[in-house]
Amino acid sequence: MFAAIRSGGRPRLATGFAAAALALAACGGTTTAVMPPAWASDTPVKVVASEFSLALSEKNFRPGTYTFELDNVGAAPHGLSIKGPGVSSTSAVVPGGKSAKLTVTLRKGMYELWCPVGNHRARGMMTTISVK
Ligand SMILES: [Cu+2]
Repeated sequence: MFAAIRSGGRPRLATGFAAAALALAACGGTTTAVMPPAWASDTPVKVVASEFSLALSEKNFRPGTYTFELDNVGAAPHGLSIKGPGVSSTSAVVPGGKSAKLTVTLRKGMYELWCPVGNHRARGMMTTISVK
C-alpha cells in the first residue's frame, strides 16, 4: 500500500493525509462519512426520573430523530410520555432501577414530556423542550 503511494508520485504533503485515510479505512471498514451531523441519527438523550422530577441532559434540539433514555433512579414506577408536533408517544413504565427507551422524530416546535403514572405529572414530573 505505502509503496504504491510513493511510486504514485504524489506530493509529500498528501502522503500524511493518505496514511490517515488508510488508517481510518482500516478501523472503520469504510471511507464514507465517519462523523454524521449530530441531528442526523438517533441521538441519545438522557432523562433521569425520580420522585418527582424529570431531568433532561438537554432542552434545546434541532429537528431530527432522538432516543430518549429514561433512567428511573427513584423507588416508584415511572415512564415517559412525549407530545408535540407529529408526536404522541409513551414508553414502557418501569420500576425503580430500570430504564426504558423512546425514539421519536422531533419537528420544529415545543414538546411536553411527562411521566404517565398516576398523578406524577401534577406532582412535578413534567418538562418542556424546544426544537428549532
Ligand atoms: Cu412517575
